[in-house]
Amino acid sequence: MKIGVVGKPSSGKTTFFDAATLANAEIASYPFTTINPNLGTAFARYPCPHKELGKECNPRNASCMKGTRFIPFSLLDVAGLVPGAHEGRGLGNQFLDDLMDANALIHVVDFSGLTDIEGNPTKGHDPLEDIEFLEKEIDYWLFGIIKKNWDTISRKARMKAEKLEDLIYEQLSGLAMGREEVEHVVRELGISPESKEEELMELAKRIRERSKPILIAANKIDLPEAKENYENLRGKIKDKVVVPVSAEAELALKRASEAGLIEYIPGDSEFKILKQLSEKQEKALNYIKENVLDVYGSTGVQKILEKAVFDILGMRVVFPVEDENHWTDKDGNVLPDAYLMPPRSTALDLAYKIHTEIGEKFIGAIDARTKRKIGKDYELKNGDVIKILVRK
Ligand SMILES: Nc1nc2c(ncn2[C@@H]2O[C@H](COP(=O)(O)OP(=O)(O)OP(=O)(O)O)[C@@H](O)[C@H]2O)c(=O)[nH]1
Ligand SMILES: [Mg+2]
Repeated sequence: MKIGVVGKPSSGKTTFFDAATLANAEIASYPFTTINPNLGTAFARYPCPHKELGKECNPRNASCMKGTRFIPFSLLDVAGLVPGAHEGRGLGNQFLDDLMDANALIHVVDFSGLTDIEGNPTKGHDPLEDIEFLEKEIDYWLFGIIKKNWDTISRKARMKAEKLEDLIYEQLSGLAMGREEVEHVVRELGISPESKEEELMELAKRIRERSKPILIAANKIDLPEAKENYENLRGKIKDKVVVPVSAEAELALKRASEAGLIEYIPGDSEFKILKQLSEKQEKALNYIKENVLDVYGSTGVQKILEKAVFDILGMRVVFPVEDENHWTDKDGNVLPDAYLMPPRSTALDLAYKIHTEIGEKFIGAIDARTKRKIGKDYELKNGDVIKILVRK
């Protein structure tokens, strides 16, 4: 599973990315700081079942902090997008091709209004403008992909050599959207080999809506200008998923925690000071507490990631084990792995996720909580602890 971070230049995409992944990608106050995409690992929080077991866990693919398990997934940070990117303005929109297989997008919007639509310093810019143009640029990007070989596609479909739906699906291969869904949209809109550009644009829009849900990070909420805009605009963006975010605050808290200055679990509403701080450090942390944590309950970074993972994409957290009694792997590691599985995934899907060979040799599974045997079609639930049975 992959989530993409998008937005205009200088909106704070890389700050968000670094805060979510603890990478060290370059952050700067001028536009187009990021040119090449940054791919990293972000995490969704979930209560670790080790508490039920009454034993500590030995996580292999993530960490566990005080009973909260951090489950990994991919996060991609790309270059800034400007209006007219589809006509080659800014860095164009070709770099969005890296987001083809992203399951959702987090649109980082500078809510302070202190940067214009191209990321240059200004005052009083309306963040609503950013929200609107970005959707359009994404639509143009998908439209460009559909249109690229349209002549060949429509000719083949006219000759009835291949079905139009299949040809369009192939053109969009790599998109996080199933063949049936693409076919459904093509038919629903009555797309034919004779379809004109406007109809293909409508198709691109519909495909974006279905395959790339966009969540809005109302970023730089630590600044008074952003707070004001957020309060004023809330009513106008009720139909969208919007989370107030301070990427910079999250990054500062994580760095302070890495340096051993504070105890802070990503996503929490508070932190604990562990060491004597300098006056500057104390002031900075106090500012974050008073202007972000105490007002919004968190920095919003984990909140928006988890909204995407659980609420929008409906992912399930599953813990595969080899010993259903001790919840361990064969080396005795307690609950070593945790995976995010898409909705309606089955026990057989989990087997394939662990390893192709495990999938091929699958003969059944055991629910480690109830010790009941389950079949290949069993639908995985959030928090399941599962042992897969394989043919010898
Ligand atoms: N006050 C405040 N500033 C922020 C926040 N997030 C980012 N910034 C600042 O905004 C500027 C741009 O941040 P970047 O993360 O480099 O922005 P970007 O969207 O990756 O920019 P490009 O790579 O140029 O597209 C930097 O000066 C950051 O310190 C935030 O939450 N609050
Ligand atoms: Mg950047």
